[in-house]
Amino acid sequence: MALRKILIHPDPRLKKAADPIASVDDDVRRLADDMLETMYDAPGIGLAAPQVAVMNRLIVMDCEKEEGATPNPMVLINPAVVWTSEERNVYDEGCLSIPEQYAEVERPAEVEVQWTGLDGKAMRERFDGLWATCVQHEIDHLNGTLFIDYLKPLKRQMITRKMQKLKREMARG
Ligand code: K1U
Ligand code: ZN
Repeated sequence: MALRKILIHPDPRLKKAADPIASVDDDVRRLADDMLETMYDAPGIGLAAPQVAVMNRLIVMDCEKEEGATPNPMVLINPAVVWTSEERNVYDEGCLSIPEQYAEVERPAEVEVQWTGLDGKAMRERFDGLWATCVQHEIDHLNGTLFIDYLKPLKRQMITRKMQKLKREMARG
């Protein structure tokens, strides 16, 4: 297992749609392992492959964030939302590609998602609470959408400028 570098916004790869995964092979299993390690190390509750510069449709999540909770890592290959609730939920979202910036985003409170598991089997599950917010945030990443795209243009611009400054400082070392 290895830590992968997380891309920071703005980066053109975070604005592009990712490609479906044709078959679950050793490369896909290694990517999933590396992404889980990278997510726990960050720390975060989710991560999408484009955030580590891999333009394939794979996400990982573990929303059991209470201290002492049993870990519940999930790997979703080619995930797709197949049902959304009428009820909506607002959550103060963050993003590992937009460090230390948070904003309220409204999304369906419950979603049903279909995906392929690491064993190649078709899966379907309903998510609620933080899991529902997280799976929608991660699937958005696969479509080149960031949580700041839901904000008013002025707020989005302010966050983007902060990230440009952060990247300049990081490049200077
Ligand atoms: O996709 C990502 O950038 C990861 C992101 C997922 C996410 C957070 C909040 C709402 C929706 C999706 C994060 O994990 S940001 C970090 C974070 O939320 C967190 C970190 C440590 C403990 C608990 C939460
Ligand atoms: Zn994110």
